[in-house]
Amino acid sequence: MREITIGCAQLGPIQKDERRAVVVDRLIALLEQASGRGATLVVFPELALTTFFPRWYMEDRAEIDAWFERDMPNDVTQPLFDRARELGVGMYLGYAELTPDGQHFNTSILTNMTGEIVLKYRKIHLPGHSEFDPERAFQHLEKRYFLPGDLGFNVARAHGGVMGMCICNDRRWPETYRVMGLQGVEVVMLGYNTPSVNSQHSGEGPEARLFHHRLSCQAGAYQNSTWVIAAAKAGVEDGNPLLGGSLIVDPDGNIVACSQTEEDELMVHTCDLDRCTFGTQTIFDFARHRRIEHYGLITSQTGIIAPPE
Ligand code: CDT
Repeated sequence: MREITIGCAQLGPIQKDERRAVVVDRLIALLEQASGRGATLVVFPELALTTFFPRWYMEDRAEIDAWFERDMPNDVTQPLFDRARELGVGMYLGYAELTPDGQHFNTSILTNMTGEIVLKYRKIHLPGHSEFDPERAFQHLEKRYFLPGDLGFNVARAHGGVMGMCICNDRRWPETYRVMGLQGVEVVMLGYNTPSVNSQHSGEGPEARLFHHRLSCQAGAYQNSTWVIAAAKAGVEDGNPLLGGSLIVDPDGNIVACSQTEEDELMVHTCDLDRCTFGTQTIFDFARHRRIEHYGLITSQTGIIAPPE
């Protein structure tokens, strides 16, 4: 058995005027709880330091850039990194990244137990739109504020296993998991901010949203024989409801832990990474069964081209 005890740290809402330092205190409290329960790795949500700001339409460059981090760690997040190192706990942390050459990404990092960053991911599937949409009940302006990630779906050997990351909407795309699956991923970590009602189709409510979230994470885990740890930012942020439903999924696709609230809440589970090998060596022995000669459309085409009527 290769066991790693992982904390899935859901955050309740972060209001627009909540200072990052206050949020960092909440993250440290969750980290300490996780350590107290034996975790050596904690997964925090997407954009874990601020409200989900892409719901707000902004034009002013300085106003936009104020939501981004120019360094990681920086003055505000250093106490979190220090505490993590003292406790010997690694973390997945999502934040908005502004690079020295002025590029904006929706980013996550993975640290090891001594607080060093061992992997960085920049969100690839950016949902939403880039201009103000008067038809929507809530704006979702990720395409306005972020560039598509340029680092690919890389994995790293850390925490005794093969670790991979993605962010929110990425979890709905099978390609996300498969590219990491082909690198032998054993733990896929992800954070999310999912509005609990669809702003365009009033028919889809929280139950459907929760179903699709679970379906995506469970299918990704099962089809690639990997653990999936998904941490929500949940609850009502300035009147905008976000889905909870944080969960830990085992490599058979079973949910082994899930959140009960829409507040700051921690789930802890001891994950045996050796459980990934049954799937990757039997049912999904990729090397023996995959037929890549038939998969070309996946990388040569984005949209649907149906046969002529
Ligand atoms: N943050 C994020 O990626 N949220 C999306 C909502 C898309 S609705 C425009 C998600 O897939 O959960």
